[in-house]
Amino acid sequence: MANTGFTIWLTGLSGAGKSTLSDALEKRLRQHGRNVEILDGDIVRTHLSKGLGFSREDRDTNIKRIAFVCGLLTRNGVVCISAAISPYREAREWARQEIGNFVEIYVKCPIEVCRDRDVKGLYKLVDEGKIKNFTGVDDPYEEPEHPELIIETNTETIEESVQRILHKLVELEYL
Ligand code: GGZ
Repeated sequence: MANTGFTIWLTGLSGAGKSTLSDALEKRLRQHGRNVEILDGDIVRTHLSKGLGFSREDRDTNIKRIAFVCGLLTRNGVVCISAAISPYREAREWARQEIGNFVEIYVKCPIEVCRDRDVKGLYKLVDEGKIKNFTGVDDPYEEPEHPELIIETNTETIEESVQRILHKLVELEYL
């Protein structure tokens, strides 16, 4: 099934490694001759979802917008990578139905490790009480029950993770 569009939906906590993984994956998929678009939650929120906050309603709106764009691109043969926390199962299921060719990958990492990494200094701000409703701290993260794949970023290298994802895509006949 060469050049079938599909969406790789990465879900996981802030700092779990979704953005790093999506960049590495993009490079490898381009080497396979595929057109790739990444929809990173952080970046989407400066454009398509500008002005949205972190209430459940706003997060759901954000996910629906990302899923809508992924659906359009997927139908046109593009490989889409969504890298948003997407903490609610219901919204992820909505995205799965909307998009169709959907590969859900749980980018799993203990919150203590995300907190230690604290790439953007956000967990420190949470501790100082400057950010509220932070996913995994005082806001929910609903773990996927049946993801196509689980990537444990605290125990495997990026290269190993990318290899496992590519292997899964071959198994699912997307590559
Ligand atoms: C979670 C937050 C919050 C709160 C700001 N909760 O790791 P980051 O910094 O770069 O990515 C996170 C991003 C979350 O946006 P998403 O669009 O991925 O979220 S969702 O899917 O739930 O709509 C984080 C930063 O924004 N951030 N405040 N309260 N993450």
